[in-house]
Amino acid sequence: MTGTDALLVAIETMHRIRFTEEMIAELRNRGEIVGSVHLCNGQEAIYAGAVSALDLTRDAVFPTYRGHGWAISCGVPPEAVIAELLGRGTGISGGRGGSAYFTAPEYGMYGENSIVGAGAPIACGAALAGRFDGSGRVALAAFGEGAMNQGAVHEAMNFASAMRLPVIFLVENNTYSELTPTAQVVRSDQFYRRASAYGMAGERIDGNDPEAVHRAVAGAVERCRSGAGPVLIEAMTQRLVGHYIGDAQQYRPAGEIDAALEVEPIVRAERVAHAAGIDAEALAQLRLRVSAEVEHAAAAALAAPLTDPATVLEHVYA
Ligand SMILES: Cc1ncc(C[n+]2csc(CCOP(=O)(O)OP(=O)(O)O)c2C)c(N)n1
Repeated sequence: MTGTDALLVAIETMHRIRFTEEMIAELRNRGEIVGSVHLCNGQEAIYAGAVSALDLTRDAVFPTYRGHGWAISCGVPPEAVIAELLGRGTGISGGRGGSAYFTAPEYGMYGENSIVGAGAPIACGAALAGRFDGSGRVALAAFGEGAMNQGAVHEAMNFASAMRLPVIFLVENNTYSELTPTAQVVRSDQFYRRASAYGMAGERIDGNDPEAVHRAVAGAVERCRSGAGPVLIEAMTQRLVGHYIGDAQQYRPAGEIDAALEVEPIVRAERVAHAAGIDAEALAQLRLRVSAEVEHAAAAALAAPLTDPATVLEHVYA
């Protein structure tokens, strides 16, 4: 799929993620969901663009705790994500993983991880396994730019490069590590430049443009499958909400979020679609259809029974 068709699919996916995140925020604020929740509003183009370049029958995605958007892009139904956060038995991991630890390998989404940077070495393992099982699997590890200072990420990049593993390291650079502007804690905030030190290909792209993300990831997949080794992609973006629900964001300069709203991925993509001849009414209909879908998903998730406490020891290995 190319051109306008691909853009409309991306817009639909991004709406599905955004409406789901907004619903989750509402449910968290009402007390229906408990615990820490990290939303990805504003970063949706990365997930929609990247997943459209993967072959999920064999490729594997390793997101972080900010992983709802990755799951939905991989095809996990919003109802299964919302039910998971509500602790329902119908959740994608039976209500056991919650916001930050659910997994959906049947969709190519191999589990969120709350340990910053921990997905990178795990992705190397999945890529190495793919070399032996003959699948030709590409593993995509996604993490924030703050994770670029984690030892595990350095080890993973060195290992992947030395072994020429088919790993895509995708940095979601939203310019903040938790509540700290990342530029304050590094000498250079051009993270893609670190690729050359590992002997990897590296580039920085507009992470608010799903087509740019698709192009970069498609190129990386081709390079990985050819045996040329890993790729580092730094996708520039902004999160439009707090690091966690309840974050007052006093560390953000006045006007920053308003400026980000002008170029955020959905607004941006709708502008491009409109310029390409899609009329405003068609875009509004698409938005309404996905909004209604997420409303229904939330109602169904709320109506489902809580996970049976008698099953608490299932899937526990020690
Ligand atoms: C190993 C580890 N250290 C510290 C933390 C606490 N922590 C949670 S999120 C976060 C910031 C991560 O920033 P970044 O990688 O840029 O990702 P973002 O949250 O912006 O998506 C930190 C330090 C953690 N979860 N794991």
